[in-house]
Amino acid sequence: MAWFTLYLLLLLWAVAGASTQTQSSCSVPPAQQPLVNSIQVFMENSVTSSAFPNPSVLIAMNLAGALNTEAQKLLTYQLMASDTDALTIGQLALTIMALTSSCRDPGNKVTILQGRMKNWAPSGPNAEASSFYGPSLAILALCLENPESTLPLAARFAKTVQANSSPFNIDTGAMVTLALTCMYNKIPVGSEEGYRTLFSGVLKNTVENISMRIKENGLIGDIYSTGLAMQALSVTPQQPNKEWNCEKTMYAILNEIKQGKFHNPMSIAQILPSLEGKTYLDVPHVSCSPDHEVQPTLPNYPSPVPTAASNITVIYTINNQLRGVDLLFNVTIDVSVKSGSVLLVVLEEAQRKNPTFKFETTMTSWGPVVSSINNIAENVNHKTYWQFLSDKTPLNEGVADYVPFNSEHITANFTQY
Ligand code: B12
Ligand SMILES: *[C@@H]1O[C@H](CO)[C@@H](O)[C@H](O)[C@H]1NC(C)=O
Ligand SMILES: *[C@@H]1O[C@H](CO)[C@@H](O)[C@H](O)[C@H]1NC(C)=O
Ligand SMILES: *[C@@H]1O[C@H](CO)[C@@H](O)[C@H](O)[C@H]1NC(C)=O
Ligand SMILES: *[C@@H]1O[C@H](CO)[C@@H](O)[C@H](O)[C@H]1NC(C)=O
Repeated sequence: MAWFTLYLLLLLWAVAGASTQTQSSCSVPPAQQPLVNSIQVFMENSVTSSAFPNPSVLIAMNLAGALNTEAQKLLTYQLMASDTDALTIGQLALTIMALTSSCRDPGNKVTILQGRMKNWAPSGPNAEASSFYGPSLAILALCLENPESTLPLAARFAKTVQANSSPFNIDTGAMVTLALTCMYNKIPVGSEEGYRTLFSGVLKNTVENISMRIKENGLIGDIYSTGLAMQALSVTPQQPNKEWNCEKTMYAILNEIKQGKFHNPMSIAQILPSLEGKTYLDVPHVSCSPDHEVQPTLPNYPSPVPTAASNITVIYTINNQLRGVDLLFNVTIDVSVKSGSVLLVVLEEAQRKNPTFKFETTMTSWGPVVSSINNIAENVNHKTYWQFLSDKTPLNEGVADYVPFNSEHITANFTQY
C-alpha cells in the first residue's frame, strides 16, 4: 500500500512538472533574426582556450541552439574541469546549469552546492539586495536538479528574502522570481499548503516590484537588466497588476542591439534566452541530439568607415571621501586619448601621466572590474567599491566597454553598496 501511494505521488508530480512551460512570450520578427544571430556568433566567438570560462555563455548558446559546436564542446570541457572550491555559490550554480544544458551530469557539484546553501545566511536583515543574486542562482540550479530535496532550503531562502528590508534590485528580483517559480511549480502534491503560500507571497511582491520598473519605452530597469526581467515576467504564476507588453520590450531591445549596445559576451548571454523565447527554467529540457549544424543568416552591414582618429579630452577625477579609510583624496586630471577609446584607456593614460592614478583590475565574467585605485581597494566585508560616474550619473557599463565622449567628466568614487 505504501509503495502504491508513493508511486501515485511520483506520477502526480511528473504530471505537475510537465506543466512548467513558459506562459507568455513573444518572438523576434524573421527580418530581425540575422541581427540576433550576429550577436550570438559574437558571443560564441568569445570562447577560447585561454578565456575565463563563462557558464552563462554556455547556457545561452544551448538554450538558443549552438551555432559554433567547437566553442560549445570547448566550454563544456573547461567547465567540467573547473575547480569547485574556487567558485562562489553563484558561479557554482551557473556551472551546474551550464553542464546540465550540455546534457552532462554535474556529478558531485550538486551535493557540494547543497552543502554550501545549508550553511548560507544573509549578513543580516539589512543585507543589500544584490547579495541574494548568487543564492537565488543556487536555489534555481538545485530546483532544476532535485526539487524535492531543495524544498526546505528554498523555504528558508524565501523567508530571508521576505524579511529583508534593503532597496529592491531588479536583476536580483528577476533571479529570485526564476528560482521561486521553479520551486512553486514543483511543490509535490500533498505537501503542506504553507510552501505554496510562502512562495507565492514572495513572488507576488517581487513581480510587483519588477513590473513597477517597466518603462514607457518597453525596457525593464535598464537595458542590461531587461533580459533577466523578461525571463521572470514570462514564467511567473503571479501576474503583476501592471500589464506587460512583451512585443514592445522585444522591439526596444532589438533597437538597442542595432545601436551596438550588446557587445559584451556576458550582456549577450543574459539577453539571448529571452530573444529566443527561452528561460533558465528550460535548461533541463535542452535536446542534445547531434543536430545538423545550421548555418545562420548574418546581417550584411557596411563596416564603419575608418575615420582619422582625432583625440578627445576626458576629465578624470578619483575621489575617496569615505570616513574610516585613511588615505583621503580628490584629484582631477585631463587626459587626451584617441576618439572611440574605451574608459580603460583613459585610466591607463592617467596612470602613465601621474602615479597617483595607479589602479588595478580583477577579471570577472563581465570583464575587468577596477578593484583598486591609488592603493585603496574594494572590500566585500566593508561593502566598498569604486563606482564610476559621468558627472553625477553612474555608468551602466564597465571600464572595458564604456566609450567616453569629448570633455566628459568621469569620476571614480570610492563608496559603499
Ligand atoms: C552585485 C553586483 C555588483 C556588486 C559586485 C560585488 C558584490 N557585492 O558581489 C558591485 C556593487 C560592486 C557592482 C559594481 C558595478 N557594477 Co554591478 N552588478 C551586480 C549584479 C547585481 C550581480 C552580479 C553577481 O553577483 N553575479 C553572480 C555571480 C555568480 O557572477 P560573477 O560573474 O562571479 O559576479 C561578479 C561580476 O558580476 C562582478 N561585477 C558586478 N558588477 C560588475 C560590473 C562590471 C562592469 C564588471 C566588469 C564586473 C561586475 O561582481 C560579481 C561578484 O564578484 C549584476 C547584475 C547582472 N545582471 O549580472 C550587476 C551588473 C553586472 N553591474 C553592472 C555595472 C554597470 C556595475 C558598475 C560598472 C556600476 C558603476 N557605475 O560603477 C560597477 C563596477 C565598477 C568597477 N569598479 O569596475 C551592470 C553591467 C552592465 C554592462 N553591460 O556592463 C550589471 C549587469 C547591472 C545592470 N543591470 O546594469 N556590481
Ligand atoms: C516590493 O514592493 C512591495 C509593495 O508593492 C513591498 O511590500 C516589498 O517589500 C517590496 N520589495 C521586495 C523586495 O519585494
Ligand atoms: C573635489 O574637487 C572639486 C574640484 O577641485 C570640487 O569641486 C569638489 O567639491 C571636491 N569634492 C569633494 C567631495 O571634496
Ligand atoms: C592622443 O592620444 C594618445 C593616447 O591615445 C596620446 O598618446 C597622444 O599623446 C595624444 N595626442 C595629443 C596631441 O594629445
Ligand atoms: C561618493 O561617495 C561618497 C562616500 O560614499 C558619498 O557620500 C558621495 O555622495 C558620493 N558621490 C557621488 C557623486 O555619488
